[in-house]
Amino acid sequence: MAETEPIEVLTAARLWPPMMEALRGAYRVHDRTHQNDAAAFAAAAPRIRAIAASGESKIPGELIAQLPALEIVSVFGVGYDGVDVAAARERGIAVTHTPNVLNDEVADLALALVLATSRRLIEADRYVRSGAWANGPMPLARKVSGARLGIVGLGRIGMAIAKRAEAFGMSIAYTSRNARPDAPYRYFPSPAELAAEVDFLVVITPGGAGTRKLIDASVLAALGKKGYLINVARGSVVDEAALVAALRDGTIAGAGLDVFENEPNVPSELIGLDNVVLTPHVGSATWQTRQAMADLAFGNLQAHFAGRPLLSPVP
Ligand code: 8YV
Repeated sequence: MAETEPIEVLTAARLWPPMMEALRGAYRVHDRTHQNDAAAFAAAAPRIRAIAASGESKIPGELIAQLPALEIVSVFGVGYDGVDVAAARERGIAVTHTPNVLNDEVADLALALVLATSRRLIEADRYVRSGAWANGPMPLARKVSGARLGIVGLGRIGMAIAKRAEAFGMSIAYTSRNARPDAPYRYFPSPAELAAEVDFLVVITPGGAGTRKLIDASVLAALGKKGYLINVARGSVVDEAALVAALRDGTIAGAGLDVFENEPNVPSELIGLDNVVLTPHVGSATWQTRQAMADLAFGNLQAHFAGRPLLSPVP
């Protein structure tokens, strides 16, 4: 009798519809009941064996503690800073994520934001649409090819960003906890030292307690009034209030931001600024990459429940 009962899964985010479809095809899904239906959650909690989460989901120890049958947390995203991995490990609960399949996509967006901010693409589009062109040319932009790029966090995506920047003839430097002997780029031990030497500072380091507000007022001051900040990592890595002040006061030239401290809420001060390009956390948001992420996130659940090795456990 028990083996015919479907496996029960809690989703901890509004997941991509094809991913939801795959989950519903294989399991009994409780869609965010822990957030929107306390009674249904309490009734199902003892039977929930898996959580399907997104990169932005919060899976704190308190939630894990409410799920005595939990065996696996599968994150649809490479970042798992919202998951209390220590609490999961303590109970022997597996945690998986979706590395590699989104490297190209996030790196592409990083370069798109470099170009959009420096070449003033959004402003240029508005310039044409508003008819302002008839009154003369728009203000000049800043050259990207040959400029100096600094990468905060030279992991898999950081390396993919560096490869693209090489094609633009950019000189590349980076900071990370440790220097990478395999990387042919100049290493700086801190974000502030790196920022002082580059025109574009691209942030692509994991979120979480270890990197909270790593990019603060002193780093922005070091980047300087001709420098641009690009963030495709997590909003938590940048001190958002310091960034607003730096953009407003001309401490830096501009910013391209795909992530924010309190998504989907973006501070109105940022929205009011012209020297910033804003995108709604779309680093991995293409059909192709979301499908690859769904295959991996769903594949990890399938592997677990079939007793096969996990495809991509967190390190
Ligand atoms: C999200 C991300 O997971 O991979 C990550 O860490 O932040 C994203 O890819 C994605 O937006 C799904 O919510």
